[in-house]
Amino acid sequence: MPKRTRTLLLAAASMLAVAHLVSAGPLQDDLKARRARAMEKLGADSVAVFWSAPARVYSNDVDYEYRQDSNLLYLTGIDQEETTLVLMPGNRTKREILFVREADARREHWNGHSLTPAEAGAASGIETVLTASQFEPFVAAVLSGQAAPALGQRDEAHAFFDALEQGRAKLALLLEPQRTLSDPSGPNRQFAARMRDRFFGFEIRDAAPILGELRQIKSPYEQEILRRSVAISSDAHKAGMRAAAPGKWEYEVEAAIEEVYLRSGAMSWGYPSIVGSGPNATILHYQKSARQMHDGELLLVDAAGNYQGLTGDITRTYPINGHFTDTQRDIYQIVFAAQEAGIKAAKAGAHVQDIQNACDDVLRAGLVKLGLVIEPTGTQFKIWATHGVTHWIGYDVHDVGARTASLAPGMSFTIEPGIYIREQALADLPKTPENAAFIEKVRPLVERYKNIGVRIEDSFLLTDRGLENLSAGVPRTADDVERFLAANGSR
Ligand SMILES: [Mn+2]
Repeated sequence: MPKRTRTLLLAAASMLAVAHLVSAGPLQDDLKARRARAMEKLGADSVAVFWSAPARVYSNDVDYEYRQDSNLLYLTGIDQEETTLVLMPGNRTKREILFVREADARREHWNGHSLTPAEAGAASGIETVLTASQFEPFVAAVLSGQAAPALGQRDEAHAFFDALEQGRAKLALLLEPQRTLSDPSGPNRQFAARMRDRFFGFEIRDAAPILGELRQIKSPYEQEILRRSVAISSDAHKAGMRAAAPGKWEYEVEAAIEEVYLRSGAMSWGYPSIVGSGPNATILHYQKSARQMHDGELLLVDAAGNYQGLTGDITRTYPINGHFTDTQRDIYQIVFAAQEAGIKAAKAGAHVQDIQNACDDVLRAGLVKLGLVIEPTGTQFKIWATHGVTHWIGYDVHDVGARTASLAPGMSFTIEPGIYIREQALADLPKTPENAAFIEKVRPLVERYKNIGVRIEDSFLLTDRGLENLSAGVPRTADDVERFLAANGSR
């Protein structure tokens, strides 16, 4: 059945429909500034096209809850299907043209109100808004060097038309990554090929690196939204900690967490919740949440909500009965110390690799000390510390942006070391004499530590004032975790 759409934008827009339509407010100002920065990078000889995400089928005639394409959301704030943005940075005045779907009384009876052009204009701050059926004639006119009716005089787009005549124009699209020559083309690449077949005077440019670079630096407005988003997720984690107890089920913890998102006005989760108890804590993306939790086990929870399009990323690992065992605490303390080292390394001017190296050094030394690793240097420790420790966060939980960028104010990212003791990891090692000797040596320790999985992950924002831990409200030290569990819940 049609699901409620929790988009504040849509709610705001439908209220505006009965009031007067103005495009003002901090969000609209920010959206305009984002588009202005994108257009500056695209250049006057470009036309850029950005599409909304398609609806996706859940099963039969039911769709998943709609998820807008992150780049279109970033540029327009519009959370509606069949929306297209065209940017023409060289135009005299009409540099931004938005296309929204036509009104349809029957569809709107079933699925709710669609934004009118005036509402979409007010929500996005874009002045020229046309309907979806006008998109193709518009593009055909522009790529033939003719002013589309919406642009008025041909002179409006003279910068692009001059570039087209001189063969140096660019059609900028978000080209889908292609790893091999035989990879099929995605819709943007197919569009590019069709345009190249029919029109001349331009080359195709990939707009993805530009959007990646822009989205990597959060504006003050976005920083505020991200702070609120991570605050909601932090409350959710504490609710999950209250709900966990021996005999309860993983899904009960998941329900407690996601309830907080929904009643706090978050649209949905930012990614499916990971709630893994006992051996499930060693499965990085365990999503079933179907196991009963037992006394003496750990619970690993990796969860965050999507609030107004922005998502943090938080993981906590805690003892279901409220007290870490000695072996659990051994592993927890290594992961915690690794995260602390990563936090110290995350300074303006440093690189993502510096965070990774700082965490790795502590993970490796700690695992060597416990005896789970025998090589004091090198990568043997990656048998147990299997994933990277940092990624950007933003409109996507694993947000876009180059990993080679040096850290600068406005960047937001996670620091998330983890150790996972899986017996299976030994069986998967290549059969070499060295590995056989290693397995022989560590087997008793693996027996002692097996099925312990610990990840500690926080969401950070770098500002002029330094590094801000946005999820600092969730207990993080082993002692704070135990204190919180003792004071809260039904254990
Ligand atoms: Mn993460």
